[in-house]
Amino acid sequence: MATNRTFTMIKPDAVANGHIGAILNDITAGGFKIVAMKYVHLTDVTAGNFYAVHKERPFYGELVQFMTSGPIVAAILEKENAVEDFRTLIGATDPAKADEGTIRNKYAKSIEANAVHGSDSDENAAIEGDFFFSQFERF
Ligand code: YYY
Ligand code: MG
Repeated sequence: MATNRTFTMIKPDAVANGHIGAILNDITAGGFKIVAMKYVHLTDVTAGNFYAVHKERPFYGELVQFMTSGPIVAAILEKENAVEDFRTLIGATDPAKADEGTIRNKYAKSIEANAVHGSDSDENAAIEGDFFFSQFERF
């Protein structure tokens, strides 16, 4: 059974390029309700822990460096079938392969600076939401 929540980050490139408002608009227009949100600057430790699953991959060091290069917006989103529908809304990891009209197609510049994160499973959505938000910061 699909849970109804996913986790997202608006990444440093999209924040720096002034796309927070447009991306939040796309998210809410896509039927997602924002149930928690914060504006934070990740450190080597927090970004490294968040992406620990990719530790052995060749892009890990650069990914952590990129994710600490400026502030991000983190949010928990609610919608029926949230994880899968949000992956559809953001498009493929590589913006060159992302469908027309998706968030990565519109706002991302490269596979690394790809504008947004979206959880890949219900289990990871819960883990990632818990990583960023305490029980007092969401409803
Ligand atoms: O879930 P998603 O973000 O679409 O891709 P992942 O395969 O989980 O990779 C996480 C993150 O790592 C991706 O958003 C950009 C970066 N990355 C990269 O810089 N180079 C790659 N070849 C693959 C991923
Ligand atoms: Mg992923």
